[in-house]
Order: sequence, then structure tokens, then C-alpha cells
Amino acid sequence: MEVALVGATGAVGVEVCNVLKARSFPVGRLRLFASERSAGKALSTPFGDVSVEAFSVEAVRESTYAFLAVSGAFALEHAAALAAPGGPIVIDNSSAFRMDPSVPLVVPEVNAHAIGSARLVANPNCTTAIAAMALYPLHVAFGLTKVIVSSYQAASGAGAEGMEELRSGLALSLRGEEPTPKVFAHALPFNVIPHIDAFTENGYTKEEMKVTNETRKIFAAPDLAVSCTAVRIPTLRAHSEAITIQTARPITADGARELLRSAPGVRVVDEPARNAYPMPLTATGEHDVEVGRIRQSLVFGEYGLDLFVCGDQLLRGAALNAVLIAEATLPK
Ligand code: 2RA
Repeated sequence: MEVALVGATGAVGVEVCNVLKARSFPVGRLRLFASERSAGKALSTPFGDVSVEAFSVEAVRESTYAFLAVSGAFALEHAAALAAPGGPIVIDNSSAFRMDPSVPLVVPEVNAHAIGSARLVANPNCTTAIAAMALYPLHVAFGLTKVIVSSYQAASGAGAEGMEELRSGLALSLRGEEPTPKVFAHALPFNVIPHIDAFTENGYTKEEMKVTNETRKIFAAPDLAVSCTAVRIPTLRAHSEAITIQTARPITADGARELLRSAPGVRVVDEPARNAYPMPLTATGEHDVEVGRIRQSLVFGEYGLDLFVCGDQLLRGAALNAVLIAEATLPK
């Protein structure tokens, strides 16, 4: 079948191609779309070299699936026309439709059933998707009542430009020169920045509110208390999250470990005696989310745990989740 990727030259776009191949998605023909500026360029993909086409709604509508790895504004302008009957199933990586009640917001291991007959499906925020992999099995078994997240987010969350700003900024810093931030609010090398996306009226950032609101929607738990402090750190492409949970039913670290060992898309890495715990470097390039440092909460006692989660932002947080959504809609 024909598969279209819009935003093919971005960091997420590149990973969508890789994941389609890695998951043996039935791609008959891959079509890559980007801005006029990139049209005509040949991109090397796991499906061979593909020439980039300038985006047009008509051309993308010839496909069976369309992955959008574009801005929210672009998605808002075009997604409905792309997904109208007769067009492709559209999977949008932007935040444009995530909280639209008529559009399913999906982490397939959690709520694939929510897709139903939708022709436009939203892919969640990366921090939300990575946390959801560990949290949902615990929610089903023990009933989450409170979730407190502190994130350590990689430069890739700001796309290829963010990764490049970190790389070049590190080189400058190591030469003793001052990098000038463009993508991030401050220089990222040797720094942490407690500011991702714009601040909102309640003092939280949009990124932090995405974790709250999207988790509630994906888990169908509108009253779940979720608070996040989102922080950018100078790592390249895996997000980490320290998470504290309170549960309705008693929970133990051993019980959680056992449960998470059999959870799809999760790898328990939790042997402190061997210095084995989740880290961005080991989670990078992996499809599974690493979960470890699981321990009884000193705050919530037998009704709570602390844990640490790492997941590849471009994969679990974007491309992999999008391809898994498409897989969930393939004819059985
Ligand atoms: C970030 N969550 O890390 C965003 C990307 N979607 O900046």
C-alpha cells in the first residue's frame, strides 16, 4: 500500500521511515512530502532513495496512510481535508487535535480500542507517551490516584534543530566560547532549563499541562491528579522521568516489578546492586521504555511508589507510537 510521510526531513520523519521498516509495515510505495524548499531532494530511506515531493492535499490523499510530522498550525490547516472520506488514515504527531474530543489520542498498548473508525488519530506528547507505558499497567492493577512527574527531557524534543543546537553548543562551550541559544530559552550545554514550551496562567508550562491533560484522556481517567515539572537537559534523544505515584490499593515494589516485566513495550531495568537502572544512553534507539529504581514511596507508604523511566523521545515518544497506531488499524 502507499504510505505518505509529511515532514519527511525532520527528526521524527526520519524515524518514521526507520520504524516502518523495522516493524515490517506493509509499505508498497513510500512517498515523502516536505516544503517546496526540500522538494526534489533525494532522501536515503530503508526503502531506498526517495525523491521528496512538495506537499499538496491531493497528492497525500492518494495514500492509504499519512503520517504528519509537522507543526500544529500545519496540521490544523490540512489534517481534516487529508482525512476526509476517500483519503488516508491520518496520524498526526502535533498537539493540534490531541484534546479534541472527536479525535482519539492513542498509545496503542493502552487504548487502541479508542481508534474505532476514526480517520484522524492524534499521537501524544512524548513525555506523556513514555510515562504512560509504565503507568498504565500500574493504573489497571492498583488504581492510580496521584502522579507526580519530574522530567529530564532531551534536546530531540525540539527537533533536529534542538539536537544541532546542543551539539554545536557543546563544541563551542568546550572551546571556552559562549553558545547563543536560538531553539532553547537559554544555553543548554552544562545547564538544565526548567522551561519547555510556553508558560500558562496557572504557572505550569504547556508541556507540563500536556502531561496532565493527555494522560487523563488516554487513560480515560478525567479526575486523575497529575502534576509535572518539565525540564530540558543536555542529552540528545531519550527523555527520562522521575515519577511518584499514589494508588487506591496497596502496592509493593516487587509486585510492580513483576507486573511491569510482562507489560508490552516495557523493559524493567532495576538491579541497583549491578548499577543497572534506566538511563538515556541505554534507552536511545530502543523501542521499549526502560523502568527501574522502583521503590516504596516514603511519602505514600504502602499506597505509593517512586520509579524512574527512560524512553527514546523520537521512537516511543513519536515515530514508534505513530506506526503502532497505524498497525492497529490494518485490516486483520
Ligand atoms: C519536547 N515534548 O520535549 C516536547 C516535544 N514534543 O520539547
